[in-house]
Amino acid sequence: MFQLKRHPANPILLPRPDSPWQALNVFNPAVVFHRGLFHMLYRAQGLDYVSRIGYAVSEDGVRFSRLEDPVFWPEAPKEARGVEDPRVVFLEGRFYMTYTGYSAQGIQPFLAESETLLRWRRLGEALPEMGNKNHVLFPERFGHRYAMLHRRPPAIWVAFSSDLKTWEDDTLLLPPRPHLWDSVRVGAAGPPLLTPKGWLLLYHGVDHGNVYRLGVALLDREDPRRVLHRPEGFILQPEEVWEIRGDVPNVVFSCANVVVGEEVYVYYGGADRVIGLATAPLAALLRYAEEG
Ligand code: BMA
Repeated sequence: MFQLKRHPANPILLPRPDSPWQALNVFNPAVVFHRGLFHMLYRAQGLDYVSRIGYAVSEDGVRFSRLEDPVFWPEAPKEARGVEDPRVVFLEGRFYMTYTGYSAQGIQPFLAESETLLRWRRLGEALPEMGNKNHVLFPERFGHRYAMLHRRPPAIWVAFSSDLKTWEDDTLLLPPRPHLWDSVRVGAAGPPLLTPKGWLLLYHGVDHGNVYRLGVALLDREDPRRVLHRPEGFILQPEEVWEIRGDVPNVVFSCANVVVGEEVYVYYGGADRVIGLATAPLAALLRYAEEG
């Protein structure tokens, strides 16, 4: 058993009733630590329920200052109802954001790039599949190929590409596990973390009561299609009032796990309404991922 530790300042970001586009919900943020600052790209909804993405910055990872206007919003037809659940990696000098586009046709995984985190260029669909989401790039290439985790319901898959357009060697990685907390669906959390023991992957799992929890797995460093270990337990579950009650009940859902110093900062949406932070010493979390 290993549990993330909630930060005492939680929840660290709340909706702002005076700002229409983020008046109702702020949740499921991407966070990158770059040049000494925590940069957050967060999903926000107003009364129209359209998801836009806002930017906030912090020195300590806890107190964030927001820009007044969103930095990314629906433009393409397949995003008409929202751009959701961003995940950001820094790879070979630029930022890549994987996000879900939501429209009348359903949801689809998309990709954008940026040098600044503020102006984003659309690179189009990450995969041609409707209904796929929770996609995130590895922050490094394997040989000459990029790798991307994605969720083909109900499991996490991993695919490879030399141009971020066509994908190959698409492989089932983590399926749901009957009778456990992740028995119905699973999806990646933030970008996998490279450690001396392999890739540390945080992911969410859903059970038959529609409760979202977070767990961890360890993947082979050279070949991330190989799962080295997957502990049985979860590392965070809804327990606080703001994780249990919100827009969607009983949800902790993460798109960001950032290592700063010896600590992993896990940012997550609480009940699709607010943003929380929970941390763990990297060494202890890695030990659990290896042996738990
Ligand atoms: C998932 C995602 C998340 C959300 C979660 C709980 O399908 O769309 O954005 O937090 O559901 O509602």
